[in-house]
Amino acid sequence: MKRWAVILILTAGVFRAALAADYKPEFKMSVVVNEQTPWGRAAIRFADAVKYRTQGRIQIKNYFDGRLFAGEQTTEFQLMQQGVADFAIGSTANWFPQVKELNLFLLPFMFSSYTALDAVEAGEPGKRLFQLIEQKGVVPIAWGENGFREVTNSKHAIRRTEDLYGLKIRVPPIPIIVEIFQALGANPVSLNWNEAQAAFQQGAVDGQENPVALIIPYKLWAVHKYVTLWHYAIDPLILAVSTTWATLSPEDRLILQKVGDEIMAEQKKEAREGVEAQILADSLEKIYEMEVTRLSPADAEAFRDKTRFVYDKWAEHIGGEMVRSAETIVEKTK
Ligand code: X2X
Repeated sequence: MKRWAVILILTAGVFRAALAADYKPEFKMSVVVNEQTPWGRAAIRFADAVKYRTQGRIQIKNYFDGRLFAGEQTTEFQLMQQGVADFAIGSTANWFPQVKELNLFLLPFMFSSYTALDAVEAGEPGKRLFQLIEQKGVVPIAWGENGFREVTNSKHAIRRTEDLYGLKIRVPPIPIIVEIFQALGANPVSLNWNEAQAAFQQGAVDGQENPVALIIPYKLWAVHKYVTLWHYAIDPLILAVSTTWATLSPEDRLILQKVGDEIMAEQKKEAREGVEAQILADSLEKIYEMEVTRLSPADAEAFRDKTRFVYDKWAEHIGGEMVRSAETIVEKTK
């Protein structure tokens, strides 16, 4: 072997070892929910797999239940921009203050199926959203799933729009969600997820809106007898890396990307499968004794009509081009 080649290999080795040695002993991962959800379980799998594949160079500690941001779930993205959180598996809904275009997924009754959602994520709108996130200093790795947001409550079945009148519904501190519930005549109460648990237990609110993947592990069936599977909004997750990305070696970045892709694909499946196959909906009824309501096409149309002005207002705020592009993709998958 030529001498320069030997020198090159040696210096590359030293360079890599030095980089690895420079890494901090603990990387922090932010997660809003607990480890009993498909969302939380993915964070555990990711940390374990990354540690194994980087031979211990990257050790991630998971901070569940919003512990990294002291309960303020809509500051999670900012924590990544500041490098306080190195990683997050975050709800796109919670990242709206920094990336307003992520409100796309909360446009009321826009997404009819997971097939439509996947097509939007893989298409132009999804790519654009990843670019926008990257422009804000955060590196998105892969899409995941919290799920279609359904509504539960302790008072009565919600079938028609008037059934929501006056009900106190806990919602996350996210303006478009507040406006949707106001448009439907409900009384939305904004609470962070960690505060919401006590409000459910004490009956301080009548209901809430979250996917089945959270309704079951958070035992909302114990406090709310009624659930309506109305799919009013969708809540994709994103696995992302903070400004920390720039400090990692190309080799380790590749490992994060590969492991992240695999684990989030698995996470999506786990969050969706039971719902798509009706297994979870059945268990809401058979095991947890909830009364499950599905909307007839006419009733669904009434909910859509009543929230149309909220849709139009936020579509403008998000940007017409992105919304139209997503609408076209959704239409094609029908
Ligand atoms: O707060 C919620 O409802 C949750 C857990 O779904 C989000 O983080 C948006």
